[in-house]
Amino acid sequence: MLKNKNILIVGVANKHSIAAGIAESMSKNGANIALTYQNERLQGNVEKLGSSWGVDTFIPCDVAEDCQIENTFKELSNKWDGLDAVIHAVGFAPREELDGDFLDVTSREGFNIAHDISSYSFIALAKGAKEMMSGRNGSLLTLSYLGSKMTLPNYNVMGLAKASLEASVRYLAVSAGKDGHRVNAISAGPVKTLAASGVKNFRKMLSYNASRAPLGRNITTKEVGDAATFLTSDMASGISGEILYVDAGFNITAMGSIEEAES
Ligand code: NAD
Ligand code: 0WE
Repeated sequence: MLKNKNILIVGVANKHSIAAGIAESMSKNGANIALTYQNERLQGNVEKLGSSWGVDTFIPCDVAEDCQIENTFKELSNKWDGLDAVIHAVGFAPREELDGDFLDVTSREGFNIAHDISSYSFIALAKGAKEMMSGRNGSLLTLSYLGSKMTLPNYNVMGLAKASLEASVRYLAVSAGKDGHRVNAISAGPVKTLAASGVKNFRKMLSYNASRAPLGRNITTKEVGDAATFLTSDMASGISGEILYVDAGFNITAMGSIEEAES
């Protein structure tokens, strides 16, 4: 589905990463892939993983730094004559923001960091990619979560950042649409990744989600990867500005089993 497409994937940390599921699906579908890593601590891991999918281009990129984003596309343009897609699978808020009552724990500093890393960085990558994507009917894809529209305990300022990210999918879709590019998001159900580790009661959240979801289970990073492959492929040429749920149907339910309630 992605034969001869040049795709940049931002957000692989380890084999559990959603971006790893995406990279694996995309490489199986014939894409040429370049990976970035956030810092030297992750470099070895990402290079080893990437090699197992046949990736040979690895670029450092902390999305908090404009110069590193600029450098990423400079490096890419030395390697490829154009770019067909960018996958953004990055989200971060300071840990203290994600544990406790929203009003008590939310700070100006935490708000700014969450929005910068989790939302603005998608726009920054879109800016950086513009020149290399020109004339290629490209695709930009990001990862969101239901906490953008509904509340759940402790997601807090990340919910605001994801709401901002989803709004930017729509504004970017209009902007990049002028050049023939599509912009979409996948809203994934919860997965046990590095970003989820250390989140209080995450295991309980996983079992709550599985029991309430129409499919009666959680989703895998492979399923997110395959949906990402579809959205990035020419099969999805009519889809832009969309938030596609890959969550075993959880978001369409308002109640799970009535048996759980007291009579
Ligand atoms: P992960 O920890 O594997 O990936 C998060 C990535 O963000 C890591 O690779 C990390 O290096 C990168 N990152 C953080 N700050 C960065 C920075 N300043 N510069 C560059 N990279 C940075 O976790 P994940 O769950 O795979 O997260 C990927 C995306 O999926 C995130 O946007 C997350 O919000 C979203 N998401 C996750 C879940 C879930 O339950 N795990 C559900 C829905 C959406
Ligand atoms: O988007 C996410 C991950 C968000 C995240 C997680 C962390 C933990 C470690 C962003 N920043 C950090 N910063 C850290 O220091 N998800 C959708 C997974 C997730 O995270 C939660 C969730 C779910 C689901 C946090 C609280 C409540 C639920």
